Amino acid sequence: MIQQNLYAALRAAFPADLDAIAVEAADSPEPLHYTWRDLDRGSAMIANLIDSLALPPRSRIAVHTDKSVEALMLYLAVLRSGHVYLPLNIAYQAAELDYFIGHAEPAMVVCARRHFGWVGPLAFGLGTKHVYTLDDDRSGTLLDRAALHADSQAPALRQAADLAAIVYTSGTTGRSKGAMLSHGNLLSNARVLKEHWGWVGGDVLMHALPLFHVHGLFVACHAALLGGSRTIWFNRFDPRAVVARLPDATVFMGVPTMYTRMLAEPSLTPEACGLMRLFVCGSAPLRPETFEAWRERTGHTLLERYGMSETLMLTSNPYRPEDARRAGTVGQALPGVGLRVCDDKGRPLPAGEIGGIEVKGPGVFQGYWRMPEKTADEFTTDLWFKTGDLGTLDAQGTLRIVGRSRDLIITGGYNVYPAEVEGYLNELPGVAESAVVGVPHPDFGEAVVAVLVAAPGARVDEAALAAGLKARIAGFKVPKRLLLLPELPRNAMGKVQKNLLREQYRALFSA
Ligand code: MLC
Ligand code: AMP
Repeated sequence: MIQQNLYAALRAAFPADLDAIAVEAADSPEPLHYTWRDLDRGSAMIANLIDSLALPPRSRIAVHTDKSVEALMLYLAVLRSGHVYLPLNIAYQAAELDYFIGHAEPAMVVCARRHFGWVGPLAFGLGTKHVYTLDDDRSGTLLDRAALHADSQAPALRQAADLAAIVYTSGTTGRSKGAMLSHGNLLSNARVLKEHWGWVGGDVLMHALPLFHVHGLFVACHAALLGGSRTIWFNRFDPRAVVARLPDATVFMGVPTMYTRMLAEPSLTPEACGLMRLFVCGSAPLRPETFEAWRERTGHTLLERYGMSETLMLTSNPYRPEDARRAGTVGQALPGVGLRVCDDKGRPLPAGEIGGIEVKGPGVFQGYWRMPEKTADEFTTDLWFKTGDLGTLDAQGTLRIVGRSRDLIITGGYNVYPAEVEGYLNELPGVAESAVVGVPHPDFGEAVVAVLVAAPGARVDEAALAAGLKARIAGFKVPKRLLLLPELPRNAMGKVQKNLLREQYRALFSA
């Protein structure tokens, strides 16, 4: 069997000088540098700890921790062990974790120490055998136990189709679905991006994205590791701190909200970007105003690309020449990616017409974890994946995304499924019914807004409702405004007309 373990491929790309700096922890209280050898040894020790637990094959290892370089080592360790990495947003609360852990049945869970009091019982109660803690100050039981293990480990033999990770992503109906990504999916996409974006050994990546989504975990980390490039690592995104370190970096990747916030920093100047060669933007629509403002302020043209948890990166604006990057488009299919726009009967449409975006390619996932029917629903009979995004292709194959066929809100790069929020809202005292929509927002691109009808005789208070929701779901899903109406607009069939609500509240957050 040929070794296809993703870690083995990444490790093979480490520079010859293993004592060179691989990662600089830029927002740590004291100067902290990790060499390539540290990444290899640290991940080997954690992998040996995992191996010592003799978990069943393909065990899921769920990780609900703050971002840290040790959390990156944990990801690498799971790849080495041949088990399946399951990242979870640290903002998720008990009801959300209950679903993910119940559905994925991880054999091991790693959580922040401050959450152990509730994550521990929840996970043990759902059958997880091992729960460790990991904090962003290099402490926790995971590292304590790993320290007892050897610092070398041979990565488990894996084939390209073997699972490496499950990334939960919002469902259109029902609960989140776990996109199963294989070692081959991840490695092929990493190789394409490294090539396409001209990655070289001397590059320095500025990493300020969260580690629990495709963008920060796979797109950014794999490119730097495969490029043998140094990373300036921020556990938290602080626009001022990131801009202050831009002069030392050559590549930055972010969601549009990060670019908008960096633009608000007076210290963002062409001089601060003196060494920069590439700013990548994705995960949410980029406003043309932001694209233009960035070019004016820095002299650099943002490179917008498009992808999904289920498919990894699909399209990219050109790396060269920079002036061929076009605002409002997400570029052309990456090498190996099949891309078409179809009508609702699945017939490919001519250039310029709007339809559903369908894709094929080596990054396309292996299906949804334990949801074969949902997997089947999302593929056409000739095995194209239906992204749920709407777009148009021009004659040159450049894709423009114009909307979504799914009822989904993308706020600051996080996906929010309205039906989930409505479900929690409708359970709160005094709420008769609700409708959740996304409206334009200057910072988050789109903001979650709830429109609700009070139960007869009930008095509802916006702040109390928001607090009630905050206690139950991740903060980014909590509506920025909760507005009361006597009734929801409905069509003749009785369906709530969300388009009217979106129109009515379009200017709610405008300056
Ligand atoms: C935080 N908050 C948000 C939010 N992020 N509200 C709406 N939308 C968001 N995205 C809220 C919190 O709940 C909190 O509310 C308050 O803002 C401050 O929280 P914070 O944690 O301090 O936020 P901050 O650090 O400012 O985070 C903003 C951000 C973050 C833009 C840095 O949202 C972020 O990292 N986004 C990137 C998401 C990402 O990686 N997406 C890639 C998905 S992969 P309160 O009320 O408690 O104060 C994908 C595929 C692809 O889509 O193509 O890449
Ligand atoms: P996720 O499910 O978190 O992986 O989010 C994937 C979704 O993010 C896609 O289906 C798109 O709707 C959206 N997306 C990703 N990149 C872009 C982009 N460059 N422009 C617009 N939307 C994007």
